[in-house]
Amino acid sequence: MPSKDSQADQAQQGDWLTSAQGARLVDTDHSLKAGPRGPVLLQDHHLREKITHFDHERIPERVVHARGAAAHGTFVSYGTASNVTKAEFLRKGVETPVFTRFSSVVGSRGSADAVRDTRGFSTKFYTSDGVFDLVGNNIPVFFIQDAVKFPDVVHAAKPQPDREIPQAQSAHDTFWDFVSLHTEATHHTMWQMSDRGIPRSFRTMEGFGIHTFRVENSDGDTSLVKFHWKPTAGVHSLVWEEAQMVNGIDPDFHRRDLADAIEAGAFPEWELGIQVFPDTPEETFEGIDLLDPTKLVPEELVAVQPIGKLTLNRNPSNYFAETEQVAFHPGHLVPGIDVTNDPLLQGRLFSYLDTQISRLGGPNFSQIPINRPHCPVNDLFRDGMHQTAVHTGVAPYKPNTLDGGNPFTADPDDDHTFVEIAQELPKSVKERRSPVSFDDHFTQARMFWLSLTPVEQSHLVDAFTFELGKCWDETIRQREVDVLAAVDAELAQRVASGLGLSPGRPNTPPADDVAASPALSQIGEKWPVDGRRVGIVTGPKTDPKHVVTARDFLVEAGMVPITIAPVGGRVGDVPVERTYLTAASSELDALLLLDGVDADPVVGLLLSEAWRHLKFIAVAGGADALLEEYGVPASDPGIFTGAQVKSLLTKLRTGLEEHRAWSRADS
Ligand code: HDE
Repeated sequence: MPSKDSQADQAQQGDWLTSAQGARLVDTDHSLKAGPRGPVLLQDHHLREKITHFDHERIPERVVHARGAAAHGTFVSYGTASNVTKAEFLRKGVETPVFTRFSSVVGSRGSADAVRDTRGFSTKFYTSDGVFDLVGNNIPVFFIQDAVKFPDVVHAAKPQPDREIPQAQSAHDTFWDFVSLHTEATHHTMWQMSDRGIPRSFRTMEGFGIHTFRVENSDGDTSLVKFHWKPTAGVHSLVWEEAQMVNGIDPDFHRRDLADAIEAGAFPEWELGIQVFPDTPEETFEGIDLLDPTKLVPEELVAVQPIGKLTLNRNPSNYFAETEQVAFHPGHLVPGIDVTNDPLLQGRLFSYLDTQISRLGGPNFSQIPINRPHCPVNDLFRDGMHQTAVHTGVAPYKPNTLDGGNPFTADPDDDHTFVEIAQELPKSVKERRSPVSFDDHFTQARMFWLSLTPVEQSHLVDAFTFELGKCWDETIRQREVDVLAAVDAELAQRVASGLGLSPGRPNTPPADDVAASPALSQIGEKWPVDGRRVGIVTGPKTDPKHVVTARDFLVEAGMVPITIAPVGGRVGDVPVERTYLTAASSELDALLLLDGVDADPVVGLLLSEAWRHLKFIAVAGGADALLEEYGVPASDPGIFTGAQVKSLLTKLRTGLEEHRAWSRADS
């Protein structure tokens, strides 16, 4: 992260327009020509310099996770992890600057935000002992168990190679061809087809390090841990129809939400937590292989212990310099945290360094301001493309006497020195094979299914039915239904009936002794309502006093009122934020319809969409007739009618603690 006042980091200085060499320019609107009608002269250095730079403005986008948004922030440690790790930034009260980037996986850099996909959740901690990157996802398990399969899964998920469609979607033949043949993907696929695949915002996503890491405390004791991010705003997703609408109405939905929240001072927060397991030679816990990244450990078995809080409080000043050029790497570790032999993680340790070299144009990407460690670096690396450091000394090698022996190697017993944790290896042979414990591909997929509430299960069934419905090859559809039959007979039957297929016959019948893990459901808890957006729909005859009452109530409750009126301007003193032309239900969490609203197709659309998407709707005196007119049953759960604006809003606020009127789905 650049220091605010460092001259070297400021690309734009001074008041004059200059050439790249600093010469002041008088004109940048006309090429140098032989007379006003040309021709243009080859001598025009400014023209060539300006256009040459422009021609090279783009860099290769990330192979995966190309579409993303990021923010700066701080991480404050509670100190509760110090019993298991000596990591300095996890000592009590230590505050560490961070940069967090969220991303979708499959789409290209310009793709829409609200697609069905896994989301990346990467945090760079600029600790005093070096950079620590936690490069995780919003889903706790992965598609594959071995890094060597990554090109296969990505090739299958990316747009098909002949026409390069569809963009940013898994709903196509190659994806389902691969995952139906490659059953270790089943658990991850279940998560991606669940509501987790379409988050409401980055602010309401959980994050997971997925792999198991090995940590070491100051006494040299080691433990195995899994990292979790828990959003304080609660976990929340879109519903599918809403997601599809959002992609048309506002393709930058997630990016905008993150930046707007930070700009408004509603800083997104997550607690970092760890599950801690004993570091046994088997590296398993209660029969779960901790090196298998397609498995999770239920929180009911091992609770997530909070160890610190992340607050994102500053938007990047420049997207390219920061968000695009940030380079994460799971091998950026600090003393006290080390990797395990998870074969997926081991492959990542190679990949992330390699990819930056072609993406960022050479080996010096850690000198880019956003990637620079916030502690002294003396690595003896020299030269190379885009070298920006002016190294001094004559002896960039070790050992040396000419530079007085500098730099010196650190004391291995010092807690601030990075030493790989010594690990005894079992007697083994060199072979291309996975452990037998990696063979079970269905038990945890079944646990996930059994852990969802009925409405979440219905969403998952609909998602599978939608995605497979977009596959042209019937053998692929049938094969995936057969895979689902190994997870759960009812699931397979429901998806099959939507596709007009027969419920599959599983090779492996679903296990009957699988316990649910309620923590995997996103429904059932109550969350703060801060930042929830309530549309105040007004009409030509609305009493402005009611608008003021509603706005003040919502602001007081920490929510965001959005005043909607037939045309722009003001209702009384309150500025209109959306007209009937620009209003969209997808950017609202709830609707308040005030008195004096006339029947109008836009009002009808807002009401019917909010109703279908299980949003809370409050209708103040006089406007009730509109519910009937637009087919919204006034007796449905989460629909409130009455004369008093304040009491309606009180009900709305209580409802919003659960995010959506879930019981409407069953009514
Ligand atoms: Fe990545 N992944 N990945 N990945 N990944 C990249 O690195 C890769 C995997 C994840 O915001 C790339 O800098 C391989 C698991 C995130 O900049 C690349 C394998 C998880 C991001 C790469 C995996 C992730 C990436 C592309 C199989 C969750 C975005 C650009 C062994 C724990 C980081 C880049 C950002 C990015 C390779 C598997 C998460 C190509 C080979 C598992 C969040 O290096």
